[in-house]
Amino acid sequence: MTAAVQTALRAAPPVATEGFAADVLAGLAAKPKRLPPKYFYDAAGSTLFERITQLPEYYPTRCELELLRAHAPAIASLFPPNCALIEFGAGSSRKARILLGAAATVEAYVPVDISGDFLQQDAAALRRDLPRLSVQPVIADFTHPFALPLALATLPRVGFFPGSTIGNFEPHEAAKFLSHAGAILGRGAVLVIGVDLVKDPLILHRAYNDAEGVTAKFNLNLLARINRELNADFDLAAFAHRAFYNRAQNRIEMHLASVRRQRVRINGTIVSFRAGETIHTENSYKYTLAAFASLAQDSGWSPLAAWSDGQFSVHAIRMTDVR
Ligand code: AVI
Repeated sequence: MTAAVQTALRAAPPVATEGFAADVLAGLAAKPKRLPPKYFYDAAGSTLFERITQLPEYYPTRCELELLRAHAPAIASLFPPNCALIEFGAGSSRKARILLGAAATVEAYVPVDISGDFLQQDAAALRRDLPRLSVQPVIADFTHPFALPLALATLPRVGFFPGSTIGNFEPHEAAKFLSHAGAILGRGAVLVIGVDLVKDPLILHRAYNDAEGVTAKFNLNLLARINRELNADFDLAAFAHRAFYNRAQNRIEMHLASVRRQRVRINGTIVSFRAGETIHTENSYKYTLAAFASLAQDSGWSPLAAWSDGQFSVHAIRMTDVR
């Protein structure tokens, strides 16, 4: 790693984990109670999410991988030569590897993720497998401004945001993220983004209520994490996973429902629950192709192309109006 890159990494803002206690107490004091979905992904939650992606009912990962494999040459043809590929929230480089395989002239790959250990392990494997590629991980919360390695200053940039993580943002947050990504990538940059589609509510319902109960464990792990990290005494057996499709809002909602009246202590603060009261833990918005194109346009991006199998979509958009 060059000195310039080290300096850029040190200058990156601190990883936003210190707000966990404050966010949990504020969310549980709100009416209705809620918790931010970004806290699902501790080590246990990330392992559970990995299992979700392999479930027969959870179609998005399989569909996106197939779309990327089928259309990698067309996607890669939109990349400028000698560009840097910047992946927002890169848990593993599995999907980026498909693009990197089709775009031989990508000069640098910059996975940006909050989880440093995972990022470094994955970067080492990628360097072994693709020795021509400069792999420069950045440890940062990609929803906030972060510094890119200075060594990339002169390279054209392509962004990559797979997985329909954009669906976990409220529409106004999704617009804000797209503007923020545009400011980081710069005018003329291409962003390749995975977006889950509006579809038969039964398919959606099954994807978030799998027979094996892995999604339920993933949801409940949020309470287990609060117990582990915030000295709390949630009884996990006294909360139930609820996921349903909200047709009016085009979103799957995930909640944890208190099965009885109860009180929970968190860092010394008592939180009371009525029987049946829920904590809203996640929204997963689904878009039509046109609705996503219009969200992108409202955030300064021009649609270039979209690939879809009817279930999931991958869009390529170009930054035309940096804000
Ligand atoms: C990460 N994100 C796109 C997943 C989704 O489908 O909204 C998170 C998830 N929640 C339950 N299952 C998967």
